[in-house]
Amino acid sequence: MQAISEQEREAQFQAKIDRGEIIEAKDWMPERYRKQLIRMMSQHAHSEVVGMLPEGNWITRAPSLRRKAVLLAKVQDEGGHGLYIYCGTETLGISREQMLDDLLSGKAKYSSIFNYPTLTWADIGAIGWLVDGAAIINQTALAKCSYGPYARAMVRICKEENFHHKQGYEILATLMRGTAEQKAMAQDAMNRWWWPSLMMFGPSDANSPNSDELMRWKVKRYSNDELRTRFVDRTVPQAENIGLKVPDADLKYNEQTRSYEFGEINWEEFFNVIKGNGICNKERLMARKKAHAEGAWVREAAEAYAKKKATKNAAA
Ligand code: BYC
Repeated sequence: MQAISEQEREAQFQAKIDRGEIIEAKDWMPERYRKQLIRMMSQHAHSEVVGMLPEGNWITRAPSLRRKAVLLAKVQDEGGHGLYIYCGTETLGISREQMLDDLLSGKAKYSSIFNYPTLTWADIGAIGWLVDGAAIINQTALAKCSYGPYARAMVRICKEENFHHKQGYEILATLMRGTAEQKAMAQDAMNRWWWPSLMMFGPSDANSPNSDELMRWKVKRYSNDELRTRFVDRTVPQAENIGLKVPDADLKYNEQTRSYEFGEINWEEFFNVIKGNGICNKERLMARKKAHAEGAWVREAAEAYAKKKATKNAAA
């Protein structure tokens, strides 16, 4: 039988994607598809883990035992999400160690949103409602992506993110029923988190170098701008419902498109943050490096245990 060329293989792969078939870890895939998925999935996993830091900052200061228990569970969920996605990424042939090295050396990115500080308790509400809300919009689309292990991880993660979203909204709704100071605190959090949440969806379509390829491979099912608009459409009525003002003087509803038009995003700020110059970039990486160094003994103990077990099994 005649061997098929690389080009024919790629055409067959594309045809498979076009038919809506799912790619599994053992299936042939173009090297570039593998690389793009590793980039995107590892960035996603890192975001979940780094995302534990701004919220973790408030566990000891949560205003009640109930709020503390809920926040603890949420932060723990985010760690779990990181683990599912790291496992999913490992199916593409990269080791966990390599991914972590890339995060700690600054080579791999994580979501821009986690480079902003959590200054008040209302920020915890804003993260749950806005940040998890944005993540749900993005991840519901990724749950239909062409790579099976990623899509399946997203299904479970989205279920958990829905709880996170509701708890964040409930925090803000409670503050908005409170004193003038509590209302002001909620509005201040809204003012600081709104625009960075819109930036989570990535650069505008015209400036998104990876989108065309990822959409052709059905890794991304919608463009950055499409998902961003979907988020605005869903979130503005929720803000109005509890009396929060969206900090955008240009926001207006277009009756014809049945969608919101919104003001210009500060792209300079976005690119500055992803280059490593945001308010908390250095602090976040330092915290991850410290946690990694302090966890060395756990990794060593786990490895020693696994080796001992393997030797015992081999001898049996
Ligand atoms: N932040 O060509 P583009 C969570 C980079 S965590 C940083 O549009 P792509 C949660 C991009 O990587 C949820 N960098 O890229 C956890 C690229 O640079 P490189 C996190 C960004 O991949 C704890 C360059 O800009 N979710 O929910 O087509 C507590 C050009 O962009 C960002 C995910 O990670 C950004 N925001 O599209 C609470 C979702 N945006 O890599 C909540 C998975 C862009 O070429 N990822 N860049 O050097 C995605 O869906 C896509 O990768 C993106 C970007 C939409 C983010």
